[in-house]
Amino acid sequence: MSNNTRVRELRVERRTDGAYADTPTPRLSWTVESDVPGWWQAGAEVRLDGEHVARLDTDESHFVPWPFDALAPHARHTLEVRVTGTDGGTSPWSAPVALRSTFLADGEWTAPFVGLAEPPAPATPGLLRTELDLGGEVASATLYASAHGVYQVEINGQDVDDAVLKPGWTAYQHRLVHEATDVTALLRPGANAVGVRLAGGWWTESYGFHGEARPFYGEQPAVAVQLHVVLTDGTTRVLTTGPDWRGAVAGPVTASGIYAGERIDARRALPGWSLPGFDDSAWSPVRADDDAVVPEPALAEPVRRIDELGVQDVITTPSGRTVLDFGQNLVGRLRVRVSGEAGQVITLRHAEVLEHGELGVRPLRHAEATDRLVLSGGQDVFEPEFTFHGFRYAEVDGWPGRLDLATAREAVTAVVISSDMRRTGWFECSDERVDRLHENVVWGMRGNFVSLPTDCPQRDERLGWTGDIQVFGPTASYLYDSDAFLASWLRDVAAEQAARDGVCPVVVPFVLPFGSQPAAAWGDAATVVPTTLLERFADRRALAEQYPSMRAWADVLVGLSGERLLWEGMFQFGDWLDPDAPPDDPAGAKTDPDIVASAYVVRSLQLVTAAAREVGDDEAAARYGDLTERARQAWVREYTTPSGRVVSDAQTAYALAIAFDLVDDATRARMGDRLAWLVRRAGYRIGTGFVGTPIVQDALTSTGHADVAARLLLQTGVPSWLYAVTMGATTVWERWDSMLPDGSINPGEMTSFNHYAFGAVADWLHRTVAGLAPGTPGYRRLRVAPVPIVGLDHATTRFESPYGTAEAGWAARDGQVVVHAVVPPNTRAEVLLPGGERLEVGAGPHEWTVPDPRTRPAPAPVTLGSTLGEVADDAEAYALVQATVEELAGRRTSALRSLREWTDQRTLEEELTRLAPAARERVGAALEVLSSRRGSRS
Ligand code: RAM
Repeated sequence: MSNNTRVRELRVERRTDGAYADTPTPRLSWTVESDVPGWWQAGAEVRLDGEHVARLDTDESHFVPWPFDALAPHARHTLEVRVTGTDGGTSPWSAPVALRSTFLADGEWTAPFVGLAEPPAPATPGLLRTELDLGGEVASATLYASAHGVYQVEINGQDVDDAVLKPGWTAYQHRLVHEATDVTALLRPGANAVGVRLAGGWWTESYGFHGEARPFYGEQPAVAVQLHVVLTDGTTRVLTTGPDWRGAVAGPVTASGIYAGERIDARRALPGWSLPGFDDSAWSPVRADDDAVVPEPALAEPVRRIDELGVQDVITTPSGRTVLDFGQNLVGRLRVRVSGEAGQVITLRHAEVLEHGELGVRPLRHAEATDRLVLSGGQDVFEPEFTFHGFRYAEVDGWPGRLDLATAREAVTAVVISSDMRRTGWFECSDERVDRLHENVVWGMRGNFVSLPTDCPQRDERLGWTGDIQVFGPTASYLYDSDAFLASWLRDVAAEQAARDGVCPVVVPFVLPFGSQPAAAWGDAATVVPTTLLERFADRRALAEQYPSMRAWADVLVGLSGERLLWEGMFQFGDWLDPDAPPDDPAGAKTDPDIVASAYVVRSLQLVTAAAREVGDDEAAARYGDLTERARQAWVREYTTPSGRVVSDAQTAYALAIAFDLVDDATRARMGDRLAWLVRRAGYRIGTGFVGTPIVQDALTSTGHADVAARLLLQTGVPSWLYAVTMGATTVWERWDSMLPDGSINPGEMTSFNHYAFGAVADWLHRTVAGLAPGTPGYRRLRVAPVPIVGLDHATTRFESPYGTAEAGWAARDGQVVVHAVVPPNTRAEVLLPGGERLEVGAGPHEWTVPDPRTRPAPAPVTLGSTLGEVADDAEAYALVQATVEELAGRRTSALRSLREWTDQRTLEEELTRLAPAARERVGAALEVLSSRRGSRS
């Protein structure tokens, strides 16, 4: 027996916040810590309730099939595991894990949805309650509950858990989820009270744009509660919502909306309302709502408060208003401790940015994002409960007394909310601007993973746009363990598809008054996201469950693309928000939308072919495989020239051909060259939108243009990833220039400062720059292949993989690159070192030193006679020319714009003479200073 091998953690199914079995046969996963080099599992034993032992002759430790009889509903067990390595050593038993079934038996859910009997207005918040007498000691009790709306349950005066905005947002008309909370400790023999705080949330919200939003699900909230109690004498009691419940338009929350914000009147606090004996005789019997949908157990972690941030600054705006700055664009709400005169109203308005020194609320469109707090006269603590905002700044009006920084720090806290997934991925490098970009991606994910993957968290939208998560899924799956979260959302995708002949709509849940037509790169979420869960988590259960949905979408595509297998002429978002598209026409991209659509036809067919193989559907695999090849050939025939151009000569078009494997190797190489040429011609500025941005860096690096990718990454001019960072961004923006260089907000009516799509570049930072990628599903084999890029001295990433902690990275010193990696127990890694050496290693820490392959020729001096291409290649000279011309051109940015073709066919001198003759002398002089400075440096 070896004592240096131990089980670090034992997990049940997907959730990371506890051992919950949402199915009778949950998969088990464990991670092992060992200092035995190359540790590999020979077998494992799982022990149930300290007595039944299952011996597993397997080397798998992730998503291992349930080895016992199927679990019963309401089951509670303890589980332990111990492992034996191929070295012969056996670990001690793991710490026991308390597992609970969260599902009910067929037909067991009987609780009706109930709400306030006569609510005076749409979406009226309120309180509901009942009492229950228990004849004896409670052995165990579980609360199952769901809502049309958002709710919290109190038992005997205490919240049952710390989740917020329960039960989250699903495609309610098809699928509801219920919680299954252990409430044993809250109940007692004798009288008990159960109360519900209820509001409309997503259920009563109005959806739509341009002032035409309308309610979608229902007018009033309702809740369904089913409490199962087992007494120590073995008797069971089941309490459900029903006609004996009573409700009232009562409690401090007097109005609440996801977009509007909340009004809380502390004078209406009702002490004791959820304690037994409270006099509810003035309350009314509840209204019962029909719903044929039987809630299923929640698969994913609930939304919780995950962080708190203090006030950084108190700003007095030019118009004299008081604005709090939290220093970080975040999603959540404010907790306020205050005392003042009874009836005094404090108004909190939220926004992501300031414009001309005032709260920049225009981008919120119709979302009021305003909380109103009515003071009780005593000491109050407010925190809006059934709403959330995306904000960095909050304007405070009506504060009793002076709100200086010291007072604000004491009194106001920003509470960050998010689906409570486990953080798993980190990245760090020698350029702090890139680190900030990465941090912005993380914050963007937190804020947009509130129950479902949304486009943005602040304006009157916050919808599950399928295209956004389609491109961001891989990054999300690295930063956080988002397997449960995404697997849950995919069930809504399948449900929405089933309601519209297989079409995966542009938002899921679908709530818009328009837009249920298919759109490329958006609907493809149906095939791409399950593939991401397979690749990143080895979640074969999710893939098998989604397989019909994947096929349904592929079949829609085959139908739409007809005989020629090209999807053309229909509405598309295309390469949405291409930086060259005008602010009011985000679909006006350089890449023809039909090229994007037809490329995605191939992509989805490829993925459904692979999925068919994975689930063993050979007949379908053959059929989709054949369609894939025909669609690919059609794409090549229709959109490419024999010499390797694409008919839209744009970055996204080439990136698609390369990243989706649409062309043969020789063409691929030529397209890589053309892509690199286009990026250089653009002065190393990004030229892609939602479709091209997530793949352009991969397309460049995989065709031998890492140097070009490096320039694109480190570019700070607009448009670029780092432009926003240099403008002080703390989240990733929707548009490359959501904030214009002059500090004003982009005039487009769609301008968010918290959109994750362009943050998908982080996946490339992890996989390629630091060099840690899955070699096989779930990282059973790792691929360690760092690409040291010009401009960085080191980069490293750490990842909590399904098998434990992994690491990869490099540091350059004195002409050498030291590559390091940590390979988790029970995995192996294929390694590709800079310079080309390949090796394979087992578990443990590793380090290799190789010559630095980056060639850094001393830059030839850039002069007025240099070509624009040469100028662009020299980052310092390029920045200098830009800055000098910008200074001279002042507001005449149109002149600057034409200084955009950085090719070898134009000289700097010619171009400057044409644009701004005065600039020629200035630039020439500046360049001379640069070369003499360099001369003295060497
Ligand atoms: C915007 C959304 C989203 C995008 C759609 C097409 O409204 O914010 O990011 O997917 O447009």
